Amino acid sequence: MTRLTGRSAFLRLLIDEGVDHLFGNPGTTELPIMEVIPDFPQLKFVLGLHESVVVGMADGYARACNRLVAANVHVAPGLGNAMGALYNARFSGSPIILTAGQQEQGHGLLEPLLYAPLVPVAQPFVKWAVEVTRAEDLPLIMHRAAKVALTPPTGPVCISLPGDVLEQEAELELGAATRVDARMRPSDATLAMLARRLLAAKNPAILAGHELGVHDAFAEAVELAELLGAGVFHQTVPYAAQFPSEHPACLGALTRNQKAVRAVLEPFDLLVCLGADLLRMSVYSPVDPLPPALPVIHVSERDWELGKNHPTEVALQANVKETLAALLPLLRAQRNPVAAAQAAQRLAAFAPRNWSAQQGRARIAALEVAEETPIDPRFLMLRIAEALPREAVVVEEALTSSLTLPALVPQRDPKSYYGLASGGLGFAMPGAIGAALALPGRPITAVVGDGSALYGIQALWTAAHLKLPITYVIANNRSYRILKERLVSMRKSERFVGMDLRDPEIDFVALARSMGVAARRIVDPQDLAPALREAMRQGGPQLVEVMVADGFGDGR
Ligand SMILES: Cc1ncc(C[n+]2csc(CCOP(=O)(O)OP(=O)(O)O)c2C)c(N)n1
Ligand SMILES: [Mg+2]
Repeated sequence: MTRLTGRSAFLRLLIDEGVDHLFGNPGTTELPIMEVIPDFPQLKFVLGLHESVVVGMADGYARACNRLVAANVHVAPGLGNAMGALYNARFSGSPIILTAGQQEQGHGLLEPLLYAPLVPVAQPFVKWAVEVTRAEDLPLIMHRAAKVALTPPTGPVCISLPGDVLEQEAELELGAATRVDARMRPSDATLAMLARRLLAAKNPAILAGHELGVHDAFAEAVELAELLGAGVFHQTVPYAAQFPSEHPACLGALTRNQKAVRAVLEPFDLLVCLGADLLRMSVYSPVDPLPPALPVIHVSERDWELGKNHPTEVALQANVKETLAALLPLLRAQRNPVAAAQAAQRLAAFAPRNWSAQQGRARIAALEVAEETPIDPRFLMLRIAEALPREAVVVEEALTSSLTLPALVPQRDPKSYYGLASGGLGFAMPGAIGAALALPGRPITAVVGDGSALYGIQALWTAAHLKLPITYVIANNRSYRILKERLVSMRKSERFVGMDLRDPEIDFVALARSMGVAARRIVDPQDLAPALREAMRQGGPQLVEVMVADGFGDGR
């Protein structure tokens, strides 16, 4: 037993659970915690200037190193500000312990400023939400919170910390962390059945998902594709790297257009979905993206995803890496020479249309518009692709401007790419900071739309404060171009209300400099290559604002 205050016990327990970063934005109710942070040098406090930035940084950190992380916000308004980022974190399954200070128990009843119950606010977006009512319960609650956040399907949890609990002294048994080993693989009988089923397919396709990146299973997925002669698609919403783009079997990204996806999948006779979301889409279409006759095999640790929207012939709640490691020897042993020859033939036939071929075409298309001013976003993406160092990590949220980025920048390793998971804007600006802290030694390039950047622009200050090696490239088209495009295509209207960021135009260079980030604006396409190379060469944070075409004749 140790006699401790609630506030010290809270930080001790975070450290005992392996947390080394606490992202936060404090208020009066968090002062007890802030006061004792210096007693725990193992825990690095990272200040974010808005709660969406705080949780966005924690999300980026958790995604880039698959580790438990903590974030702390201030009472109900702070939690409210964080909800969009929490929604993102839930989508990407980030194991975050999100805490919020709360008014003292009893004092809350008087309805002071800043009081509202926190648990019901957080609940829809977390795996578990709880308020601590006694300091004695902190060990149990903290250990349970960590276990829940880290056990697949991983995700955020939320703990409300009333002031009186933080002040209370108690005799505490701190206990120890529990880690659930959830690296499950199917039974031998199921694996044998799976091997037979896969080898019976004449033309299989693989849908590669982010769980392959999270569990470092690229090598296993590559061997599966080679043994089966299967074409591999990246999942429709890319959260993270999914499969090495330059492998000859990689056929690139599936789009989020239901009709187009269905047409692409139609020729295949089996879809093997590896740790992916099965064809998650964005906007409504009456067309089902999955061809009705296409059987599905789905391996995922997220049981909710299995058979969620489509009947699935074989649905396996399992770890993709362990499953593939157990399956591959069976396939190697059982594949006969005829099947091997057919697989090799199919692989060779992908050459004219695989990712590398698509990259070649995307390059040519980008070079055709190289001279245009305002700069064509396709040319910007090409110049970014050329400037990126090999070990670079791309964090992306640039909507229409980055449409061609996945075709130009290869996914090479499981940590090379992080994208917007949920559609809720505001991930990339702070997410890049989390990635930089999680992956020391790897330069980060964040490619962000002008509109998107403004959902987390305060992140620039934290990047400058911590001198992080991040290059922010802002594709400034002075608009919400995607909304304009959708108004035209879906509603046949060109009456653009609330979609222009003009009058006045936003000066991202001045914004960046005001927060301590070196910045320059690029207008001439010829200046792109040297400016991007120079920015990426610098050690500290840099911002390059690129004036790109708005897609509507600029200025209309
Ligand atoms: C939190 C949040 N608010 C609003 C939206 C709606 N929305 C989707 S895309 C978009 C515009 C993005 O603008 P920008 O980053 O400049 O990209 P562009 O469309 O110009 O390529 C908006 C406002 C959203 N997805 N998430
Ligand atoms: Mg824009």
